[in-house]
Formats: sequence, structure tokens, C-alpha cells
Amino acid sequence: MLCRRSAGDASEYQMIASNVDYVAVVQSCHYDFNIRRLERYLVMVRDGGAEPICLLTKTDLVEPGVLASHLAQIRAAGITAPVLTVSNVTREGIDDIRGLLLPEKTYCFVGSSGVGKSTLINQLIGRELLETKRVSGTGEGRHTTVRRELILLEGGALVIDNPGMREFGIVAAEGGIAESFADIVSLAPGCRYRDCTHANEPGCAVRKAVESGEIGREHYENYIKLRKESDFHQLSYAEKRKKDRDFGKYIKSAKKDLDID
Ligand SMILES: Nc1nc2c(ncn2[C@@H]2O[C@H](COP(=O)(O)OP(=O)(O)OP(=O)(O)O)[C@@H](O)[C@H]2O)c(=O)[nH]1
Ligand SMILES: [Mg+2]
Ligand SMILES: [Zn+2]
Repeated sequence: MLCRRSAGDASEYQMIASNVDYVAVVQSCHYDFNIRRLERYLVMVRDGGAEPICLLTKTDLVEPGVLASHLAQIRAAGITAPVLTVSNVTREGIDDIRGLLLPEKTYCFVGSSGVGKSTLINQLIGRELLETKRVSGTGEGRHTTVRRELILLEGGALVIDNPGMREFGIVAAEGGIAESFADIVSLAPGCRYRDCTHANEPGCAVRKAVESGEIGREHYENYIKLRKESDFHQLSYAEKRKKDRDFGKYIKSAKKDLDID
């Protein structure tokens, strides 16, 4: 009934993409690379109305054969977006990325925590403006960047650093709840209120069934708990949408200040 859902869902990426010209989807060659996830992100970026760019980082940490295999997978998947590889350590590939960034365009960097987004942007700026951090040996990130940053590069491109996406979020899927709690759901039409949450409304048929022992109390409490979690997710999603909208306005005003658009 609890489903693991990969975070950075479609809406999140589309919201980001709709506010910028290009979205650089960053994956590390080291542990992070995943062709299916990459494909998914590219579709989401296009759906959001931006142009995707693929960036593979940490090339210094893998054998040339590993990098070649990643690139072969990208080719085999028919990905048409530009693909660039970079090492922030040897600096190989930095100039290619710099050369790609057009003045007066916005580039949003997204990807898992710890893949090197902030380090790369620091390289593009030419100094340590953004905080970057050591990651654990597994390559798992620590969420160093905690809020978005908009940076104007010397060449005139606007670059946006993002906090790394959570890889997994536990969400109680509404559909899953309905399936596991079919007994509760089937009683709902007997409740006084059509939108009864079965928590504390008067005339609730579900709570009546719990009182009478027809439905187990523990089973009922599980249901209420999962409903809450799923409602909580909805709420935080609404808040996130608002934040994204505000950020869209921020980009627009920043462009206006710079006389872009
Ligand atoms: N070996 C190697 N390490 C790198 C490279 N790029 C970044 N790192 C290291 O990876 C760690 C994480 O880098 P960050 O730039 O903070 O990663 P991030 O993507 O901004 O992470 P969040 O802000 O958490 O989303 C740091 O310790 C960097 O020094 C690279 O190309 N090669
Ligand atoms: Mg960062
Ligand atoms: Zn009810």
C-alpha cells in the first residue's frame, strides 16, 4: 500500500522547465547514471517547454570503458539532446559546456544530490561561489544546496543551481489505499457526508462499523494514518507549486533587470 515513488516527479520538472530556456539534466558517471531515468527526465523537460541538455559528471572516477558504455546506451536510446561529459577535477569538458551556454538564456541544472552541479557551476563562474560538499563513498548526496540560486555568468548566460532531487519518496498512493481498504471504502456511501474522512465526522458509517467490531480497529487506524500521509503529500505539493510559480516570477524579473527578453 505504500509505494516507493521516484521523486522529482513530472510536475516538478515541468514546473522548472516552463520557467527556463534549457534544463541541464546532470548525472554522475560514477554511481548515478541511469538511462531510463535520463530518458524520463528528458521527456519531462520537453513537456515543460524547455530544451534538455545531458551532462555526465565525474568522468575522472570511471574507466574510459564505463563512460563509453554510458554514451553507447544514450546513443542506443535515440537521445537527440546534446550530451556533454565533464570532470570537475581534471576540468576536462568544462570549456565545451561554457561554449554551449548562450548569452541571455537561462540554464537550470537539475539532478541527484552529490552529482556535482554546484561544483560545475563554480567552475563556470571561475570561483567558489556556491557551497559544495564531500559525499559518502557510495556517491549518495548530502543535499548541500538547499535553495535555488540564480547566477549571471560573465558570458551573459543565466545559470540556476538547484538542490538535488530526492531519489525516493514514500507516498501512500490513493489507488493503493483504496485497494487495501476496500472494506472501508465500500462503507463510505453510508456516511452522512459525501466527503467524509471517517476521522471524526458525525454519522460516519465506517466509525460505526469499527465500534461494532465489524472492522478491526487497527486496520481502521492504519487507514487513517495512511490517509494523513497522502494528504500531507498533497499539501506539500501545493506549496511546492506555489514556490515554483514564485521562482518563475523571480526569473522573469531577473531577466527584466538585465534587460533580457
Ligand atoms: N571526482 C569528482 N568529484 C566531483 C566532481 N564534481 C563534483 N565532485 C565532488 O562531489 C561532491 C558533491 O558535489 P556538489 O557540487 O556539492 O554536488 P551537487 O550536485 O551540487 O549536490 P547538491 O547540492 O546536494 O544537490 C563534492 O565533494 C565535489 O567535490 C567530479 O567531476 N569528479
Ligand atoms: Mg549543490
Ligand atoms: Zn465516514
